[in-house]
Amino acid sequence: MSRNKPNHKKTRHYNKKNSQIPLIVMGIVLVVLALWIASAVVSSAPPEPAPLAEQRNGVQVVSLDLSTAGYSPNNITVKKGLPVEVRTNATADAGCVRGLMIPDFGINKALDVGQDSFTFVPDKTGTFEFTCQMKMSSGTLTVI
Ligand SMILES: [Cu+2]
Repeated sequence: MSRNKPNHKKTRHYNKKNSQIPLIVMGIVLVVLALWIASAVVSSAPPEPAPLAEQRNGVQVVSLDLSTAGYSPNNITVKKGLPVEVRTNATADAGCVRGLMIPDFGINKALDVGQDSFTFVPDKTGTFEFTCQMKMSSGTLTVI
């Protein structure tokens, strides 16, 4: 009896080792998954600043489409100190995307369906968010 016990234990130990193989495989799968998620997070990092807005007679002109899909483009770069004319074109169903707030510049606009525009002078550099009033749609304004 006492001789069989160690053998029995040994067999169980061997079996336990075998049962760990699926765990190791699962561990590898989890590590691969984690790496994949990490790479997805890196690739969804904020986009590069957009090319500088076009200048016409000392005014930076930005065309902005407003629709159910949000703001297009949603990434704008302008120069500090020069007026920016934002020319909007809103679809009839754009809804709250016709609202545009840039809190850092005290801007809160309700834009008409079709064409509309407003002008402001960016007086500080940095990266700022513009959003609809409910913050469901947003974009990035970079001032350089
Ligand atoms: Cu909204």
